[in-house]
Amino acid sequence: MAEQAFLLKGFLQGNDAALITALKDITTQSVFRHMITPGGYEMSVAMTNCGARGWVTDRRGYRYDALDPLSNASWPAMPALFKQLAEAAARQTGFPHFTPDACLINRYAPGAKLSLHQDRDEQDFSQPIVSFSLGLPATFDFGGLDRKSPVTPWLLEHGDVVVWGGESRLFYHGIRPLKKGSHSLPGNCRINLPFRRAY
Ligand code: MD3
Ligand code: FE
Repeated sequence: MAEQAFLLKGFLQGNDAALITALKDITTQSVFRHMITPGGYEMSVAMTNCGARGWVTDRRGYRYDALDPLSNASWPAMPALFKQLAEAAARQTGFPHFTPDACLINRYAPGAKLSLHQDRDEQDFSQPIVSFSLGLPATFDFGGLDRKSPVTPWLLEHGDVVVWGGESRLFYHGIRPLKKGSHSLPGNCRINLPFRRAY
């Protein structure tokens, strides 16, 4: 996709049902919620987390927290299968030392979108981000280091994995409003799991 950004088409095939089963368990403990941006807007994407750290946003800002603010308990553990697949994808694309401590879980219903942004709440930008896509397809806009850089659209489909390392780690990106469709596995939505090293 760019220097050190790799799209692994269908990488999750064969593990998709097990991933979704594990997600059901996680999301009964830490439920999906629409978080509030520091500017006071409710996000259209519903989110939760698993792993030692979870990404949260509220009026106070964006950060990683060890506790789910809804339950004041730790986020559910990251399932071994999630970690194994994320590390395997990183290894295959040249990041043998990647060990994620955070897995955000994004759920897009039809119409949900994620505006153009950078991921910069992590400590070490030399660590890549690995992201899994499940369910309905989405159009992903991939820009550059500048907010005004031109974007290239990519289709992300059920079973795809993307690894973002090197310079692409800080590229602007976003998801266009999800189109309606039907998908049996997670239901009629899209699930995205970005794995990160927060600390
Ligand atoms: C591209 N999620 O959670 S894939 C996010 O599909 C996020 O839900 C999108 O952007 C989604 O922050 C896009 C994840 C992703 C993560 C980091 C990136 C894409 C990236 C860093 C640089 C470029
Ligand atoms: Fe992002």
